[in-house]
Amino acid sequence: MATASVSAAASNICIPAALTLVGRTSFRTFRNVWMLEELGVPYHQLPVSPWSAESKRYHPLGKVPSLAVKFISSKDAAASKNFHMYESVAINTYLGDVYRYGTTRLPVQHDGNDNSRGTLHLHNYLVPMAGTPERALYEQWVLTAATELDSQGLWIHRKHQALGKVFGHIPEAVQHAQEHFNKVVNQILLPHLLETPNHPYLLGCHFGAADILWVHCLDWAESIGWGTIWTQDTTNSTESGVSNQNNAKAIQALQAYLKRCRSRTAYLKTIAKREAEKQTHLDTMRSKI
Ligand SMILES: N[C@@H](CCC(=O)N[C@@H](CS)C(=O)NCC(=O)O)C(=O)O
Repeated sequence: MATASVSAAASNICIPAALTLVGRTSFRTFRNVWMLEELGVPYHQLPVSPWSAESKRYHPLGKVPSLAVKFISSKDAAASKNFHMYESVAINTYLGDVYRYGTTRLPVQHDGNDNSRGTLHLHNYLVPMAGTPERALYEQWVLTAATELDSQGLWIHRKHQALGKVFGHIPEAVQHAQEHFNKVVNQILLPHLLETPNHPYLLGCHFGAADILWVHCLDWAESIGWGTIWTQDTTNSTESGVSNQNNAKAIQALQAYLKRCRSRTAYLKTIAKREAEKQTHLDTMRSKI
């Protein structure tokens, strides 16, 4: 019964022939590069900045990232499905759904023989199957990161402090944004980690696209000096200002969680890609002076 529904859902899915990711890795594109590296899917990247001609081609506001998807096929119907999309979270959800079984179109038919399970579940957990409780919680975690941590926190800092010259400096808004960011970490993330000590990742045993998004937001926060909640030393909880033992435990759990995610091969490849692009970008800028 379960196998039949898996096959039916997957049969509508068409595996793309070519993917082009638009945006330099130092932007939110990082999330999608990391996801593609986890999936091991071939892709081409246009390392462009926001408001460039290429980014405007794929995003009405000229933002990055975006993804162009091509289905090259002898059948016209498949070719006409070519499309492009934007929003880093939507892109990762699409990638997780489409490459659930790797680059094959359908899951290996499950005949009850346990040997076939490995193939069937190749990337089943990066983005959980639609309609499952795990998918509901996946949506909850990614939307919390996108709307609470990113839009109401980090983006306000980027807009009204880092890019203050373009969008206007509003220190009071940035202050509120940081407080809101801290509230989400203190009231959502830390209690969750305390309540699930045996879960290595946000959704349980398996690493997923929700972890990609949260770790990216926490990395971003650290890079602008907002990471003091979890970068503090908790070895002596009273001296370090950690209010109680439980809080110190939660912070240690967060530090361990970050270490675990940041040691993944796909994460390290993404960092290396970002650093290489930064160097090329600098060299290009210098050559123009
Ligand atoms: N919610 C979008 C945000 C995209 C976004 O704002 N990207 C930044 C770069 S990381 C950008 O293009 N900024 C230029 C602008 O806001 O006009 C996503 O997650 O993809």
